[in-house]
Amino acid sequence: MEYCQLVLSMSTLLYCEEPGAEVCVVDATARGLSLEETSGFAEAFRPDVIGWTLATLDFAFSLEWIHTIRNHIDVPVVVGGIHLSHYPLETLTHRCIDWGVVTDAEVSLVELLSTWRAGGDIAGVEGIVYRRDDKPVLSAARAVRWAGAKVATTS
Ligand code: B12
Repeated sequence: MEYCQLVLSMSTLLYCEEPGAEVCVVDATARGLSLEETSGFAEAFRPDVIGWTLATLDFAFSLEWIHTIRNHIDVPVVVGGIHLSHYPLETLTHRCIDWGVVTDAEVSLVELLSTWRAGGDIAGVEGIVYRRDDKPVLSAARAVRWAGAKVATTS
């Protein structure tokens, strides 16, 4: 019996479809893809940006994969997930990563990509980590809304 479980974290990227982006989600683990096969997949799709979910337990593995995929297709890499949310500044010390979205990404990611595409200053996008003068910096924290209730994120 075959089954594929959609990684919920990556479903965040589907929010980008609303403003017109084409999104391709590759769950390499579920599909049993090797690093070479995944790199080939990325090359064929020719994305403008690559997204990655980071967990702490396999962070070193993720770095190796991001690094190798960027050798095939050098486009900005944006990351999110539990590891980035806990260690945003440390994560951005790795040069193969350009931007991170801290905690919930549904709004921040869309704003980040729209601002970048329009040639604007991403420093004004709340809830992200990026590099300024070669140093990782956090933007202002974003207030998160859950089912009508407002919860403020800590900065
Ligand atoms: C559901 C869940 C599972 C499910 C599904 C996992 C999956 N791969 O989808 C199952 C039961 C399979 C599972 C298994 C495991 N899990 Co689990 N799991 C969770 C849980 C409860 C919720 C995660 C989730 O889907 N949240 C909903 C999504 C929508 O939210 P999110 O992940 O935070 O993503 C948001 C942001 O982080 C951001 N974001 C995320 N990714 C990206 C990517 C980009 C590009 C951008 C811009 C933004 C972004 O946007 C999202 C939406 O706003 C968390 C605990 C928690 N409360 O977070 C533990 C947790 C993630 N699991 C954990 C662990 C350890 C595991 C296992 C290793 C357990 C084991 N020993 O086997 C395995 C690993 C399986 C795997 N290969 O992924 C740890 C990770 C610890 C760490 N720091 O690395 C956590 C944090 C629990 C804990 N406190 O210990 N898990």
